[in-house]
Parts: sequence; structure tokens; C-alpha cells
Amino acid sequence: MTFPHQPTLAETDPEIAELVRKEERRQFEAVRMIASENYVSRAVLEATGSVFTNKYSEGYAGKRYYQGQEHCDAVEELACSRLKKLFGAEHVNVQPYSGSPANLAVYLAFCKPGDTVMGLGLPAGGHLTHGWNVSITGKYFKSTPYGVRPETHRIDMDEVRKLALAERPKLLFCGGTAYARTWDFPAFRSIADEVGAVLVADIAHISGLVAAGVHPSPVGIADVVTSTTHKTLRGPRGGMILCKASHAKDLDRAVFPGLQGGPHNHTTAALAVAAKEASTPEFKRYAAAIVANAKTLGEALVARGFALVTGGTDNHLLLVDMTPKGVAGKPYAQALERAGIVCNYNSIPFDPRKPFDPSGIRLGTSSITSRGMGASEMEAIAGFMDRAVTHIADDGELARIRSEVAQLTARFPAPGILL
Ligand code: DSN
Repeated sequence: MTFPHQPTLAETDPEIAELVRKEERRQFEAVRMIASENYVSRAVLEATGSVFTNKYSEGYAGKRYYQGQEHCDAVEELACSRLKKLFGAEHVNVQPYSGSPANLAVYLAFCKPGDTVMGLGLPAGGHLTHGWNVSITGKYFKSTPYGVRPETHRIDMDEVRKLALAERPKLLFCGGTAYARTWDFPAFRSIADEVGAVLVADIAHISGLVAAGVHPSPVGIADVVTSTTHKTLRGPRGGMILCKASHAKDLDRAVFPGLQGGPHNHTTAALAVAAKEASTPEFKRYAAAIVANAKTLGEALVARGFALVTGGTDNHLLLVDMTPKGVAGKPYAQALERAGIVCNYNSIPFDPRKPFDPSGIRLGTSSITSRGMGASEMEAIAGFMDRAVTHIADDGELARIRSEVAQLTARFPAPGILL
């Protein structure tokens, strides 16, 4: 029997095919330094694009509401067992669609509307879903955010303790999106114990570093650990929750049927692949190189007169205060993009400027490290960034930098991209 020809993407939709091709080229040519992004491997991409996208699987392995689950169950069980081993966790839920739904499931499992929650404030580097006022978590719950010290821009554990004692939060979040320093999970644990809070560590940004042992792990310290799976962990876009066995039932029920319908099985399959990749000695070396590159890039920027919030970094990200350079974050990020370097503008702690036009930029080294770049490339990138800031309005010079950036990136293969 012959089946009819199945048209390719290019045949069915040349416009989208062309945009995919252009995006591949953009990702290949640019120096990508958005701290929450990465390049997944070809294997992860393949699993993401697999027929598991066709399948509904509401429920959990062995207890689904649809037939035909033998392979989906195997995929989810593999993803969970690999992640449990990787992080040393008692229980893992791989169904959250991303980090925000993972955090919402934690609220649903432990809180009632109106309960008090505490997390690092968004302007100090926290995440929207840790109770910030424009998020549902700040609207349905009473949020009392903590901040960072004005002199050091590091988390003020005395303030966290004082606030926690005064407000008695139900949930105490640690973790953030623009905090370049090590999280002191045991210190948060002792505050949570003092006030009877559930301690939640959101390790979305650093989960790859945690998996590799390059950042201390909150597993076994925090009651619940949430994460996205696509940042330093280098998996597909998704979320996960790790927890103690005693919280497994409540959190599983909060994810499904509390918050979501069917899990995205193609994402689960890709996450299983990423967990396998992250269990290798090569990934440990990768994670260590991310941090080494961030430190080298930071030092090279400081040597060129850039100011780093907290003075440096312990992880994959750098928050740069552009004030001493006399430019705001947004026009600088836009100029960098014209120069082939992609990052995001970002508020800095106590920023006098508005979030849509803030004082800083945020850089991350996960993607460029995935391409195998090292110390000399960090120096070169700092040099490009310095030229871009002194020629911020000079399109000719920005274009010259862009072509030098393309010459640099041409020497480094990008995982998942076969040009
Ligand atoms: N949007 C992510 C980031 O860029 O850090 C956090 O959710």
C-alpha cells in the first residue's frame, strides 16, 4: 500500500519555514546573552518535535483518564526517575507547562486566597509569581516582599527574618531572575522554621548549575523546589516541581486536576533527554564553564568601566548598571542588538527609572558557553560591548561590530542548529 506524500513544512507553509530558517541563522550569528535562554541539543529538539505532541494523558503514569498510554507512561516515568536521581529529590512532577504554572501549583497546594506570602521583590531581582503586585500571586494573596541591602545589593537576611517574624508568611520564596549571587538556602530554612512557613526555592535560572553541583542545592532543605527546564538546565520549555515525599500528593493534585489539563508529552520526552544529558561529566564541565565565563566577562567589563550590581557574579548572570556609562539600559540593549549581541534591558535594585526604560541590562553566559566559547571570547565580547557603548548612535560602527561578532560566532557550532 502506498500512502500519499506528506508535505514538508516548506511545502505546506513556506512563510513559516522561511521564518524558522531565519531564526536559526539569527541564533547562529548572534552572541546570545539573554540569561534565561540557551541552545538545546539536536536530541532535545527531536523529542520536542515528536509524535508525543499528538497524545492526551490527563492524570499520572498508571492512572490516566485516556487509553493508549503505554509509551507516555514510560516517557514520564523515565523523566521523573532521571530527574529524581539528578537532583536527589524524593518526588518530581514534570507536568507544569512552565515556571509560572509550577509556582501557581505551589500556591494552590498550600494556600488559600488572602494568605500571606514573601519573596524577593521584582525590582530587586525576584520573579512576578513570588507575589509581585501585577501578578495574580500579588492580587489573590497578601504579599510582603523582601529586598536587597542598599549598600551591597545583596539579600538582607536580617530584613527577611524581621519581615517574616512580623508577617508570618504561609509561603517563603527564595530564588529570582536577576540575582547574581549564591542563595543561602539553609539561612532561609531556619527563618521558615522559625515562622512556620513552607520554604519554596525557585531555581529556574540556576537549575543546571544546581544539577551539576556548581551552586548549592536546596533539595532536602526547601520543602518545595520549582524550576523551568529550559534555562541553565538546557532542556525544552517547561516546568517541574521537586518536593519531599510528604508533599507529593498535594502538589500532584494541584498541578492536575487543580491547574492544568493534559501534560505536554513531547516536552516531557525532551525533558527526559535533557535530564540524561545533564547527568554526564560533560554537563558538569559545561556548568562550571558557564560560571567561569560569567566571572571572566564581568571582570573584562569592569576593566572597561562598566558597573556590575553586587560587583560581580557567582552564577551565570551579570546585572550591569549602565548609569556610569551615561546611557540607559534600553537604548544600550537596542544598540547591542544592532551590533549582533542580544540581551535584555533590566531594572536594577532601587532603580530611579521605570521598568520599561530602566538603568540596567542583564547578561547570561549559558548560551555562549553551550557553543564552547571561553575566556578569550569573553574578552572579545566585552570589547565589542565597550565599542557599542561609545558608538551607541553610530550605525556604521555598530554594523562593523556586528560583522566581527558574526566572524566570532562562525567559529563555534550552535547545538541544535545545522546550517
Ligand atoms: N522570563 C524569565 C527570565 O527572563 O528570567 C523569568 O520568567
